[in-house]
Amino acid sequence: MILALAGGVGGARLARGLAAVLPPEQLSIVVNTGDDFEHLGFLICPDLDTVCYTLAGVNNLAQGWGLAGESWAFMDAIGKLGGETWFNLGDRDLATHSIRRTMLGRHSLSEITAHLAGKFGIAHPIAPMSDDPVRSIVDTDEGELAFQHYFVRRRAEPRFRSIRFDGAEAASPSPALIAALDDPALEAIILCPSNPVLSIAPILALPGIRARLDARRVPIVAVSPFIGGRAVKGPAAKIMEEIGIATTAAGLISYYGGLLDGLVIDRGDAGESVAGVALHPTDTLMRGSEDQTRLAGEVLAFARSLR
Ligand code: FO1
Repeated sequence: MILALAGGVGGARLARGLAAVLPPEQLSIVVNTGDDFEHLGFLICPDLDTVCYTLAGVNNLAQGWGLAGESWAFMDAIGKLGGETWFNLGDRDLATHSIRRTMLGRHSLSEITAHLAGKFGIAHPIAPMSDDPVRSIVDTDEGELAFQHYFVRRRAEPRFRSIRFDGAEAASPSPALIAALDDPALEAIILCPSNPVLSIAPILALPGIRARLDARRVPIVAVSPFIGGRAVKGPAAKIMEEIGIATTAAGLISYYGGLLDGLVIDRGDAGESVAGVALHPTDTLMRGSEDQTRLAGEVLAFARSLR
């Protein structure tokens, strides 16, 4: 059984590839919820929805997030009523937020996510990292900003100083995350090519997770989100530079602090070597489903080779 940790667009793409090469009972996808926030009366869970829409093949391919073929009547009406329009909720996406809102209180975020994924025809299990609220707060040269205010409203322009995961210390890992880490059939853990600081770090910050990862003694393999030192999408390279960590194999490995047994890097970045960590150079850019499936197959073979 493979545990994949994911967040954001890059993570969702590899998760889709892993779902193409593994049956549902052999894959557990656990998703970052540090990006979540209350907005326009809804609890927005961007990374859960991006993974769900991407696995269902209905995501907006150009943006990565949101649904394909969206209409924006709701946002137009919100604007006319003087509401906040900096975070765009499409009319179809709105149904997801509305269903989640109606189920919250009576159902856990894990249950809601399983329900929505089922309605999108997804057979593979998708779960939040926790059912308790964890909110990423970014400290910048403009002071502290809630995640989406930093990421979307300010387009990640402020200088990144540090991030904290509000609520993480009181949050319990989700049942699916605990079950995967306790599963005797666990073969490997894949850190998908998400932003290490924004999307993977919140999951590792949950109580006991790093200790559990160390105790399991199964290969932990990350896929670099960088190609030629630059992020495929989003501000990951800018953030790493602002916190003084190189967007190289060595930089990533040091950021994850001895956690990794293997790192998949882009073929163009081969030639690096880092003591104690196996490197697997390949084409890491996922242009479409074929690339997602190919890369997932390679990542799995590489992880299994480290057992
Ligand atoms: N990202 C943007 O840059 N602009 C948006 O207006 C926006 C709206 C949005 C709505 C729903 C959703 O699930 C994601 C959305 N995102 C938007 C992406 C969001 O900021 C995610 O946090 C990123 O994908 C990083 O994980």
